[in-house]
Formats: sequence, structure tokens, C-alpha cells
Amino acid sequence: MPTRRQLANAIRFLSMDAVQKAKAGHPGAPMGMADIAEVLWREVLRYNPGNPGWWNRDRFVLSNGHASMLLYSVLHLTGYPLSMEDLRNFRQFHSKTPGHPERDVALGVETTTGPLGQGLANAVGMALAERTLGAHFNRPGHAIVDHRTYAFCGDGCMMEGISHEAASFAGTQKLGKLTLVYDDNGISIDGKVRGWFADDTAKRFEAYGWHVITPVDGHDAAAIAAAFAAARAVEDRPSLLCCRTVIGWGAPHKQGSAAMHGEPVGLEEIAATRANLGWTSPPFEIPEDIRGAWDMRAKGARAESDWRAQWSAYEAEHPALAAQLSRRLSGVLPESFAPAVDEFVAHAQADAASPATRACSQAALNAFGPQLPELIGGSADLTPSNGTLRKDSVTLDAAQPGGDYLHYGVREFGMSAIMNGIAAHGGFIPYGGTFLTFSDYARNAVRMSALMRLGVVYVYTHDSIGVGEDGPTHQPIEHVASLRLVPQLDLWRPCDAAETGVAWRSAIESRGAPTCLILSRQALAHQTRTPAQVAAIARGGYVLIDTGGTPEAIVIATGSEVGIAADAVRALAAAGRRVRLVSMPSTSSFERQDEAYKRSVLPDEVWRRVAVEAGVREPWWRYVGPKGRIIGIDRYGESAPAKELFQHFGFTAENVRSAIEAVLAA
Ligand SMILES: Cc1ncc(C[n+]2csc(CCOP(=O)(O)OP(=O)(O)O)c2C)c(N)n1
Ligand SMILES: [Mg+2]
Repeated sequence: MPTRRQLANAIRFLSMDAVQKAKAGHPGAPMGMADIAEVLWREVLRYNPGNPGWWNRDRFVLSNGHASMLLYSVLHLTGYPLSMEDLRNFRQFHSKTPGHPERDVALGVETTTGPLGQGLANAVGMALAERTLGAHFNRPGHAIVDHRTYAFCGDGCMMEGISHEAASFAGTQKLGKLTLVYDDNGISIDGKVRGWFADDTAKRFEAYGWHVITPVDGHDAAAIAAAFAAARAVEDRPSLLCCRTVIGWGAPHKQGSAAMHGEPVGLEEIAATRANLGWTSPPFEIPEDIRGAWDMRAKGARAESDWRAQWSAYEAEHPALAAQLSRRLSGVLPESFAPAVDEFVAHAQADAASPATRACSQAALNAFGPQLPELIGGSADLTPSNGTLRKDSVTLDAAQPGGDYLHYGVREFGMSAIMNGIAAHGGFIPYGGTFLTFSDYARNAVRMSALMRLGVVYVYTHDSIGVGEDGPTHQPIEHVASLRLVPQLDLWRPCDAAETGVAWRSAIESRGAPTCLILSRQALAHQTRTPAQVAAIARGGYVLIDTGGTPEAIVIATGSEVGIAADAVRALAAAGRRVRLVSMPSTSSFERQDEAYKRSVLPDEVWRRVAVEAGVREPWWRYVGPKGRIIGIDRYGESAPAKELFQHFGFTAENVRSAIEAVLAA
């Protein structure tokens, strides 16, 4: 039987050799955390390499994502479908082993964040999702949802501000099944962290209300195992293991230095490490006894089959709950959802009321929310402004773990990354609100939602100079345009209640991509529509006001500017001009339509075009062309009542009319 050290060394050599072969990567952290990983993956974690997607598996998040060779090594060694060939192809084009894997559940990658610190917040979201799902579905004698969340992080994660947001939130939420392992090696890229990171991390986490186990010798398997056991024993607080490690442990001349962080170790030093650790196997070969001791397939299959027996009993006793849980985990929406939204939209159309779209959004949530027990709402401390609280919502916290509404506090980035974790866990559709201008604070987590194809819903209210008196810091100018640039992200800026309902439907149905809902603070005019026009909203852009025959000009508007443009178009119609109004709440959805549809809305031959949107002009050139006109704002706003600002910046029916007349005269 090999020693635990030898088992850990398998990770060290796979990591060193793969980084060397790729001529790029990060050997230091995998070598430093190898002993911890050996204990965690062989003794502590519950998973089944033969069925990586088994949903009651423990979750593992690598927040120091540069240590990806650590994860690939253990996935390979424990028996996940990751071959030695895959390890040899580390970082190569189309390999299963990219530099920073983000999410690939079929391979055992829950999430590993390239952007440091976010994994910590993702793990908080996963632990919260587990607890909430358990509260929804577990019944006496049936702990059918019962798994733990583990995360590794490094100095970089701890330095990042998001670690504060996430850890503070997790402490308040008392997430007892969350265990964070801190790789306290004293090294980051620039060298010894002492010069720029002198916090007492243990005290910091104690202050957050965490259970802190410190110091743990990260190279002593028995100490590590004891620390994991201690973490498990404390159920009312998340646990932090502060593990003292040596970066690049085992490399005789380089260990403990920043040189081990992010470059190949070098053939000479690798040979010296082999001699130092008594490792005689050539690169990418694992001795049989070590391979055998690492193989977790039988143990994993047993763990899952034990759980399946529990599931059968649960299903027999609680068939309706079991069916609902299965539905939620598979991401299928209840059949009652779409009709509920359709009814909301039909009512909105008939009511002809003209509230702010943030209020429409609140009403839409109230209308379809009861159909969707998988919704977990929230706001970064702007609940009344964002209109995110549904009338039947219950606060979700340690006292009410079965609730469905999170008061995230003033933590936009944390909220967004936590929502990514909730979505990645499964069983929930998270949505969270803040002011659009603060989407910048959350920006990289929004990008990660898109990159990881997570169906998170961002509710961004106060969407323009319409914010008014709060002034330029609170008035989004470039935000909508910049969010439209994010690949795999849907964005809707609806103009009234009907469009808001359709936008929500799209966001909820979009389980493989995030959606931003861009909503007004101020009341907006209702638009009348035919049933065909109502049906066309979902296409993202459609003809709202038409003329007989080919129009002379087309006006394209979104959100709060649709009503203004409609007034201008009607005035021109009264003057005998044939001008079409296109409402374009979602350019991302419109671009997915077929060419014939897009041309029917924006015929090529009609080149006289005007776009109106209270934000930077940039996105609209592609729609109006070089001869078009755009009424937008390419500067920061002003502090003044919204009505005056709209006037000042030219968002009036008269000004839109002048712009159309100018293109008509061209
Ligand atoms: C948000 C973010 N900023 C910067 C980086 C680049 N980066 C990758 S690793 C690293 C240093 C991390 O230090 P530590 O977590 O201590 O890792 P170790 O060197 O100990 O492996 C930096 C700055 C990143 N990946 N993400
Ligand atoms: Mg470090």
C-alpha cells in the first residue's frame, strides 16, 4: 500500500509534467495543495466518478482556478472520464483540459474561476442552494438533499474584495455545510505577500462568524483529515481551514518561491524533484499500486447506489415532491408558467396602464411567481426600488432556510457571483436587482454567467437619465450598450407592461444564458398593439406603428424612448408622412431571428432611419446606417428633474420629429 505522501506526489508529478509539456501553466499551487487534495478526494468528498452529474454529490469549487492541474489530476486519478491523453493535452486547442476550465459537470468540473475570488462566492451560492433545496424537499426520515460544498482558495482570492462580500454573507447566513480551504503559502505572483497582504485572515473570518481552524499543517495528512472532521462537526457556521503550505512543495531548489507560481518548473528541477521525492515513473505514468489506491469508482458507485435506495423510499412516500424535485433539477419549467405570463401580458394590453417598467416587472413577478417555486429572488439592498420582492415571498435566512428571497446587502458583485453558484448548483432560477449603474460593480460575475451559460436574471432598474435628481453617478449612460457587447447574454429594455412581461418570460425560459432586464424608474406610456404585435414582442424587435406600403423612414426606439418616438411618428402621420416605428426591446433576441423576418422589420431599401435611446449612440449605427441619425447621449448626465433632462438631451417628440424630417429631407 503506497503512503499518503506517495499518493499526493502523483498529483505533483502529473501537474509538473503537464505544465512542462504545455510550456505554460501553474505547477506551484497543485504541488502545494496536493496533500490536502489527497485527503479531500480520497476520504472526505462524496461523488461518483462514473456519474459526475449525480445531483446529491458534494460540490467542489476551485477558486484559485490557476491550480487547474490539481483538479485535472484528481479527476483523472479518481476515475472521472478524463484520460491520461487528456492530461497530456493540457491547455491545447479543443482539449478537455483548458488552462482555466470554467464549468463542465460531465467531467467533474463544478466551477473553477479564472478571476480570483469569484469561486469563493460561487461556493457560497452552491451551499445556499443546497440548504434551501433541502428545506423545500427533505422530510422527516428523508434527508434526500444532503451534500456539502468545499472550496479551495489562495492568497489572491483572499485579497480580492469579493471574498469579503461572500464570506460576510455566508457567515450571516450560517452556512454550516460550507468548508473553505485557504492555501496559506505566503506567495503570490509578485513574491512574498507580506509586503501587500498582512491581514490576520483567521481573525477576519472569525469576525464574519465563521468557524476557523488554524493553523493546519497543509502537508500533514492526519492534521488535514482532523481539520475536515472538525469542520464537519460544526453545523451552524461555515468553516475555514487555514492551511500552511509551501508552494511547489517537493522541488528542492524552487519550492517556497514565486518562481513556482506560473511557469514550467524546468526539466532539470523536475529531475531533481523526482530524485528528492523518490519518484521513478516517467512523465504521465502512474505506478499501478498508486493508481489502484486512487481509484474511487467503486466507492463512488456505492455512495450513489446507497442514495438511490433512499431516493426510491422518498419517491414511494412522497411521489408529488419527488416529481417536483426531479422537474426542478432538470430545469424544465412547469406547464402553468407560460400561460401565466401570457395572461399577464393580455391583461397589461387590456388595462392600458402606464406605470414605470420596474413596477411592471414587480407585477409580472407577482403574476407568475406562484407558478415557479424554483425562483430565488433578491436585491443588493434596493428591494423597494428594484421591485424584486414578490407578494408571496419569504425571506431566506438561517431562521427561514426554506424562504425564497435574499437580502444580499450592498454587495452587487457578491450577489451576482452567488447567483452564479445558485444557478450552477441546480434546482433554482436566481434573480437579483440593483440600479443599472451599479452593474459595473458586478461586471465580471455577469461575464462569468454568460461564459458559463448560467440562466441568471439581472434586474437592473433606474436605467437612464430618467433617474433624475440623483445625478450623473446614478444615471447610466454607457451601461446598456456595454452589456449588449457581452456574448451569450440577453438584454431587454422593455417600453411598457406587455413588453416587460415578455422580457420576463424570455429571461425565465433562457436556462442556458443570463438575461439583463433594463427597467425604468419613471412611468412610461402604454402602447396599443394587435394580437400579432403582442406575439411579435418575443422576437426582440417588431413593427409597433406602421404605414400602408413601404415606409419613407423608420424610427427605432427602446424602453422609455418608445413612447416619445410614437408621439413623433403619429404627428408625422397626421402631416401625411409614412413613418414606421420599430420597438426594439432586445437586440440580442432580434439578431437571432431569420433574415427574412429581420428584413421585414427593417427593409434594406428604407435607409432613412432614426434611432432613439437614452444612452450612448454606439450600438445604433448598425441599425441606422451611415446616413441615419441617432438621438442618444455621449456624455455624462446632470442632476435635475428627469423631465428637464429629457428635454435638455433632446428626448422629446418634437426633437425626434425634427430628426425624422431631417432624414426625410436627405
Ligand atoms: C481577478 C484576478 N486578478 C488577477 C489574476 C491573475 N493572477 C492569477 S494567479 C495570481 C496570484 C495569485 O496568488 P495566490 O492566490 O496566492 O496563488 P499562488 O501563487 O499561491 O498559487 C494572479 C494575480 C486573476 N487570475 N484574477
Ligand atoms: Mg499564494
